[in-house]
Amino acid sequence: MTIWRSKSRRPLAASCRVLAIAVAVSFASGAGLHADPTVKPKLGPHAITIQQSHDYLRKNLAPDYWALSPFYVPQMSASACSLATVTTLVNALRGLPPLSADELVTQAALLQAVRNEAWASQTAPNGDGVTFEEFSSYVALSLQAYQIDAEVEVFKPVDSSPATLASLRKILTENEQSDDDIVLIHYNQGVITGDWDGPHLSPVGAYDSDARRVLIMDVDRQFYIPYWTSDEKLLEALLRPVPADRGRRAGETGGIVRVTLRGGRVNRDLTSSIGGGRRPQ
Ligand SMILES: [Ca+2]
Repeated sequence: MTIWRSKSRRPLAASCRVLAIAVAVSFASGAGLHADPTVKPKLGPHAITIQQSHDYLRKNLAPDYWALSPFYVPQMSASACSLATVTTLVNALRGLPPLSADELVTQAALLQAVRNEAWASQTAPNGDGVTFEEFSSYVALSLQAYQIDAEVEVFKPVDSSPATLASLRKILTENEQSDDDIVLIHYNQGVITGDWDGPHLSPVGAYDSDARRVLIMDVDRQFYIPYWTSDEKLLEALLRPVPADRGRRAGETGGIVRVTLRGGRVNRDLTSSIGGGRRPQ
């Protein structure tokens, strides 16, 4: 008898993901281990890690990447991708506070500042996650809680037409010019990673318009590091409806929330030397 342990994931009613440990027992004799159909490569053919591909970040300013990456946090529960995404956003827009006693924003501190019971419940362990509309409202509430003067815009694609893809590329290209704006995506993670088929949220770290690739700072850091995917695949991931077994979010499609500072950065002096500012023309 051979016993082996494998890691697998199963969806938890519309939350970002959950880890389950599966123990399988084989009674096969003489044949050794059978291939486990749940075993997949870390990333499928539609994603490549930041470690495998970083030329773009070496040769371009990539201001959003440098604004986000110092503050890039892992979601604190399986359903807290929205919370981790907004926490990273708020820190990135604020920059490093000037005084030694100043704290960075944590996911717990953000929940406390926003004081929204629904969001706290939705992002708690075994929470059911947030809808795209709720996410947009929580972004606005979070900015308000930290007195960040910014505009929140929403892009919700309805098809994969050339015109829609062109609109997505325009948003990503404009966003890449400055760290005064940050793009957040509500997408199906599995379309890109080849694994868990469900709704997820993360910030966009960079856009290589020549290669037409998007760097996703996946906050699901229990399983992933940042990865690139094509803008066409991202559009597919934005458009994939939430599977039918995911409760109140079933059937929902994703989109983009773009947050743009109105008055510039408060702590610009502490962030400008690490790549903030506009890309050379
Ligand atoms: Ca930007």
